[in-house]
This record gives sequence, C-alpha cells and structure tokens, in this order.
Amino acid sequence: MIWFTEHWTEGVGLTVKASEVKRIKSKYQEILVLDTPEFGKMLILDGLVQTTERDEFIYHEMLAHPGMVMHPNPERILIIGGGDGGTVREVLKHRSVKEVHLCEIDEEVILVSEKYFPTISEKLRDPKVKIFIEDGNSFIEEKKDFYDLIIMDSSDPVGTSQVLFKKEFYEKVKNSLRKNGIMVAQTESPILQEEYFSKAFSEIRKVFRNVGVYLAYIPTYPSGMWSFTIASDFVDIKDTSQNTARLKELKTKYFCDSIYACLFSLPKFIQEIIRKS
Ligand code: AG3
Repeated sequence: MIWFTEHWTEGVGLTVKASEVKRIKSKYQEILVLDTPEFGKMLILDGLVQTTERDEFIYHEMLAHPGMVMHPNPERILIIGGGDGGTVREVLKHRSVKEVHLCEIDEEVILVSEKYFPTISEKLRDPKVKIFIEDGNSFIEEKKDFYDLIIMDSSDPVGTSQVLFKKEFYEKVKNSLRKNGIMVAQTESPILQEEYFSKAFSEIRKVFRNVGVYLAYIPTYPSGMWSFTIASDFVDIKDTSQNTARLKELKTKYFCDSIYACLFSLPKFIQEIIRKS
C-alpha cells in the first residue's frame, strides 16, 4: 500500500491509501492507475485525479446531460478529451444521437481505460462512436458547421490542455457548431481554482451570446465543488423548462429533474466572481 496525494494547491490536497496497479509513461504524460478502498480504481494523469470508479457518474452525467437535454435534437456530438469514455457512455443514453466523435490526444488513456475501467469505457467501441487520436485544437479547425453539442472533457488548464481554455479555441468551437449548437466545458473549482474558473468563464463569454454556469459535487476533485460552463448563441440555455420529458427517460444516478429545474442557482460568491470576470 502507498499513500497518494494530489496537491490541490500549495497547502491542501487529497490523500488516498492505494495499491498501485499500473504506471505508464505515454508520449504526453504519466498515467497512473490506483486501487483504493474508498474510491475503487482511480485514473491519475500527471498527478491529477481524472476519474474514480466511485464518483465518476457525478462528473460524467453532469457534463453530458444538461446540454443534451437543452438541445432540441442532438444528433452529432463531439467530445474533446474524455479518453476514459465516461462522457461517451452518457451521451449515448440519448436516442437522438447518430454520431459521437471522440477527439483524444493520448491514445494510451483510451487503452488504459479499456483495460482497467471497463464500466467507464464500455461504450467506446459502440458503432456510433468514432475515435480520433488528435489534438483537439487542430481537429476542430477542419469541422465547420457540423456538431450539435461539443463537450470539453479536458484536464486542468496546464500543459497540453491550456489552449483549450482560450478565446481563440472557443471561436473555433463556435464555428464547428450547427445552428442551435451548444458547448459545455468543465471549468474547474470556483473555490480552490478561482482564477482558472473565472478566466475560462470570461473567455467563453467573449465568444458566445448565452452563457451559464452550474455546479456539481465531486468528492475527488479539488475542493469537491466543481463548475461547468455551458454556452450557445441560439439556444436559450437558461430556460430549463425545455425538453423535460426527455430527461425523465434517462437512467441516471445524480442528474434529475429537480437539479435541472434549478441548474443555474448559484451561491452568492460565485455569482460575484462571474459578475467581476
Ligand atoms: N476531466 C476533468 C478533470 C479535472 C480534475 N482536476 C484535478 N484533479 N485537479 C476528467 C476527465 C474524465 N472524463
């Protein structure tokens, strides 16, 4: 047994007792798979917890479903990052979906997930799914007016993920969306990573007309309080009375109609960060 710590900031972190299952040096990063008593298997990339068997459903459901439900008819979906496959699995729960493109820069993440996280990666080989091992930032340049929903399932804005949090990138995302297109991005912890969060929000707002922030509680991410930012030029994302019948059909463990109804109710201090950014 070892003790693994993710250093959330200079002075606080998450420590778990674990046995090390696998450590791989890929072309892009160090991939670590841990087995822990509390969270089951955990996937760590360059020291940062990406997902765990125990709480992955919270993140993946909340990243995928609000945007899927808000869109009038989501058929073509792009996921950037997300090589573990959790977001692919959630998106495929919607009957309207015809095609899911997954653009992951590091093939090794996909292979590790298929080997060690079968319940997360189970839908990666679904016939509706096409996997592209490419850099999301250049991949998206070739696709104009194509997707209904683009989901940013990236790591923190450091290293290769940094460009995915910039205005220039969001502009490309916008060009890749069809009319009624929606983008959703994971945007970090508003309490422990306020700067990451407010920067991401302000860059997204420079590009899209309608922008909203919602939260979910994810125990293994910094502070546990996690933000998602959703944006669209045509869909009034703030109106969560839309398409609720489709929501009722979904098999989920976290996302539900009462969460959807008050999706954008935010603590005052976060409203304040948004106002100032
Ligand atoms: N992507 C978001 C992980 C961010 C976690 N940050 C951290 N631990 N510092 C997760 C990918 C899962 N599909």
